Amino acid sequence: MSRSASAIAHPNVALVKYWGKAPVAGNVPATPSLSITLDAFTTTTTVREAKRSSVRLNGAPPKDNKVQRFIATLRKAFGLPPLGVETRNDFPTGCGLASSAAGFAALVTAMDAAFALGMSVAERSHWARRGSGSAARSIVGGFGALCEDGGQWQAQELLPPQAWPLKVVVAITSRQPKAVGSTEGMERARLTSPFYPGWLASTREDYLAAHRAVRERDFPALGRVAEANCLKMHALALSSAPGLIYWNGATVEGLHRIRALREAGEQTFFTVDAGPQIKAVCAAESVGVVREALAALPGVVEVAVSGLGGGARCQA
Ligand code: 2P0
Repeated sequence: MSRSASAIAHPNVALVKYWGKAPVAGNVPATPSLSITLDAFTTTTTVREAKRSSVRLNGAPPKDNKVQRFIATLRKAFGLPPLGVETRNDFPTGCGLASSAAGFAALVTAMDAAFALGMSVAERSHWARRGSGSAARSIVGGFGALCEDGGQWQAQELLPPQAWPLKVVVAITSRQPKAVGSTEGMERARLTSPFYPGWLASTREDYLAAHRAVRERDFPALGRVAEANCLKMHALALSSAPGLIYWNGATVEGLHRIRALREAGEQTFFTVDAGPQIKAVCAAESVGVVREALAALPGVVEVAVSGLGGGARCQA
């Protein structure tokens, strides 16, 4: 009987960003990062033993061969047969909503199940990271930390989603795929940004501060470090050569709006990844006001509200 399994995973949003790799193979981050997993967006991946290997992303072959290369690495490591892989995202792909994080997390989880590889959570996170650094964090739910542990970089769940049920308002300002992907963007930063050494040193401090804020459920402290770290990551992108501008006008308006809402007493802070989408992290009581304010901004084409999600898991 041919072996198969399906798994789902959610994208994650980094509050302390991964932007830079150690100069070795395998997506080894240069700094630790910390994220939350979003339950409103889901990737579903099915893996089947097949005569010939094939990959379909949202019904079509993927634009690059990153997934095929990753599957070849796993097949070699575990002695697996050719695979047919079908993956679908119920959210826009490749525009700063962490589709690759959810994608590699679901793929590893489905492969582990289909071929009874017996991987632990840490091992799945290790392998997902080899596919895409941020995917390591989508293996776990709630608040995830990607840090070095005994020489290995893999994610740990700091808090499960229900332990601190924050919400995230995601304001989509463009559905265009980004022109320069994260892998190239972060390598450009490492090689050319004069700010890179400062980023490395200060992000470690940001990670420790965010870790503490999560442990203590300290919303203002988490917001301070997350906004500062986000702006630093974008300063790094802007100061690379040639400079990378991931934001559009609506993104900038959104950041001002979120700060104004906070001044007016709402519990919210922003973050933005390698794309123009705005993510406003909120306490539950502020979600309605923040959602309405972002939906009313010119240039915002869609607004979604998410809770925190669980880690990558098999589907019956
Ligand atoms: C993050 N991003 O921490 C940061 C913030 C985007 C902005 O990790 O080269 O797709 O495959 O390891 O994981 C996006 O980078 O890059 C990312 P690779 P990945 O979420």
